[in-house]
Amino acid sequence: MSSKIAGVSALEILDSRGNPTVRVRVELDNGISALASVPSGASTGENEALELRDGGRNRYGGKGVLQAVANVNNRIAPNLVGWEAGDQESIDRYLLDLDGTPAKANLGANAILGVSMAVARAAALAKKLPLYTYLGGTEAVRLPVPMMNILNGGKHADNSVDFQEFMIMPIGAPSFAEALRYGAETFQALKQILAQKGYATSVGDEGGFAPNLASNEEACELILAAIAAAGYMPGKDIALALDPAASSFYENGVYNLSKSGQGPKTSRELTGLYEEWIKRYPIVSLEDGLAENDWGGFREQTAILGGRIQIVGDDIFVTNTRFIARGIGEQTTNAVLIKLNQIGTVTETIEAIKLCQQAGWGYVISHRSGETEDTFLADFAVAMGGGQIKAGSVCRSERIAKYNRLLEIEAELGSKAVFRNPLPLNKLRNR
Ligand code: 2PG
Ligand code: MG
Repeated sequence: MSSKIAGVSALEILDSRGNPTVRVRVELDNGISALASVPSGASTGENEALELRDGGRNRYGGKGVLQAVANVNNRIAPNLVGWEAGDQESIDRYLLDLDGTPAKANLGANAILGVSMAVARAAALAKKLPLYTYLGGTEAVRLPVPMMNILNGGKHADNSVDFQEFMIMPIGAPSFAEALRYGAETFQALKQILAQKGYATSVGDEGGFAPNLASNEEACELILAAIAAAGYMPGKDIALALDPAASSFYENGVYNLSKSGQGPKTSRELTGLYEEWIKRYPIVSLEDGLAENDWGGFREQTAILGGRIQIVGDDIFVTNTRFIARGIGEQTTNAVLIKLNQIGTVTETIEAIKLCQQAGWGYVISHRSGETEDTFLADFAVAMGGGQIKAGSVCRSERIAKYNRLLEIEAELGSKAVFRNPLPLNKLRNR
């Protein structure tokens, strides 16, 4: 059956923060149509592909995306009519050429990614395949272990916590559904503990609690208490993962833990602090423990901690093969955070993942702090098979949508579904 693109159109919609973002519809000549919505970050890396916003003051404080929408409707759409939707790579390459800039500054990465994702979804529908099978083949049967961000700080919350994300990772769960249950129960237990202590139980951008705590350490202590209160064993059933998002508190050559009042630290001192934490708490993964330009610091951190935990680079690599290749060469980290909108096409994102696979590095498929109800990410994580997804807390529908889709995929795969700890060394033994 022919599945040629008959039309492409875009709409300005709102994301989970109430900011505009792009939704793209791709229609095929066989009547099939598919939608995709683009997420948006707050703690963005400086080398990310460009998110085109209208600027000015008249609409949405300058955050409108009508220009990106117009680029889809007027510049991309007429050129894609007649293309086979299954030619994802050619279409993505064509979009890169049409844009013609390294940062996708011409058309906007938000315009390009919306098209790229909607094309993939339409092609999967045309082939009558679930998106994860279309993108990953029949061997795509591995469900990711969720990293659930149940306590928010940094740029994602208006509180006293410097580190952006305190995540729980149910590495001991037997299935995705059980992992999600472990996470949800711990989240509810944490709510009770916070309330008992008189802390706020309102949530931050990714659905984690955002209390004003006395220190960054207290966040770990409270989460460990919640894990135990929910009936799980910290480190065995549920481990911790952190994303300090250190670029956001790096100023003039120092790391300034100013929200908590813990003061300035050098790169080496901050790695020393993480090392202490790793001894005290069952942390298995540390993302952006240092700032995006601190290549030397990362390398040192990986040399010191990389044998014990997963060291993940987010802002430093921005899902770009150029930076990931350098990181692999220099042993900068041992894992990469993967975000579709950091690079801007499905094809380039897959290329970034292939580099990680070749190097034996871990990779975590990630949402953004500004999300929509789109569930592309869930299918993408299963398709790419890396065994890890970061999709926020177990609260707020834009986060839950991804988890619910993963429940659906696990049920659909039935006995073929695989779920296992992606950090088997788990490396606790070296502590
Ligand atoms: C991160 C992300 C997602 P943002 O730093 O990893 O959690 O945040 O989308 O704001 O960059
Ligand atoms: Mg990050």
